[in-house]
Parts: sequence; C-alpha cells; structure tokens
Amino acid sequence: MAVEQTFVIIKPEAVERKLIGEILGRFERKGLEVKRLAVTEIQKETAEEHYAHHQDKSFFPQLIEAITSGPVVLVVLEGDNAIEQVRTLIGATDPAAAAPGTIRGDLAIRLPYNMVHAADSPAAAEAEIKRFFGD
Ligand code: FUP
Repeated sequence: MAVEQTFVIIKPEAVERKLIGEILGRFERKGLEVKRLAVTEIQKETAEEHYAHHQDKSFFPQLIEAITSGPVVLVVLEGDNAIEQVRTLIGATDPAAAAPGTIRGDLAIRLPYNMVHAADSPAAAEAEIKRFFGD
C-alpha cells in the first residue's frame, strides 16, 4: 500500500455554505493527513487550464463561472492510497447520482455544484499540486 499525496479543492459553494470543516473532517476521520491548506480565489486562466479537458463541453462556461465565483480551499492530503480513497469519499461526479454517505451524495444535489474537486490519478495529483501550490 503506497503512501500518496492527493489534491482537493473545496469549491466556492461549499465555502459559502460553511461546509469547510464538515468536508475536511471527513478526510481527517478517514485517517488522511492535511499536509497543505490555503484559502484563495482561483483566477479564470487557472480554472480554464485546470478544466482544459472539458473546454469543448457545453457546461464549460458554467463550470468556470462556478469555480471562480468566490473563495475556495486548496488542500493536499496524504495517506495510504490517498488518491483512490479520496475519490471514494467524494462520490460520483453528478451529486444527484452520488451515493449517500459520500460528500457529494450527502451535501449536494445538482451539477456543476458538487462541492469538491479531487485529483483522479497520480499524474493529475502531481500536476495539480504544482499548478495550485507552485512546486
Ligand atoms: P470529477 O473528476 O468527478 O470532478 O468529474 P469531471 O472531471 O468529469 O468533471 C469536472 C467538473 O465538471 C465537475 F466537477 C462538474 C462539472 N460537470 C458538469 O457541470 N456537467 C457534467 O455533465 C459533467 C461535469
């Protein structure tokens, strides 16, 4: 079992709803360690780079608008198999379909407002930590 680092964004809708503690608490209770934490706002150019793989989708403008609409929390988490563990904890992309017990299943109801982003592979985690924390 490899110790990994993964990258999470607690999105503006979660910050607005005062759910930072609820979401971080779920990761901590699972046994993951918070290694880095920052409250910031994501610039439009950074958001467009982060979601570049969706740039041709009809929901792209709405997605960029949502992630840049207010403060976010950037998080680096570390632990055994952290990338897959966090993807399991957050649940399916569409909160309407996400299982109860998951962050998206419990706290959100409609796209694009699914509360959190989490890296989905080791390559993505490394690139995203570099993009948002700059090293
Ligand atoms: P995920 O990795 O689970 O965040 O999923 P994706 O990379 O596929 O999607 C990135 C973001 O695009 C989601 F968080 C929400 C948004 N999205 C929509 O708004 N509509 C869709 O049909 C799919 C994704």
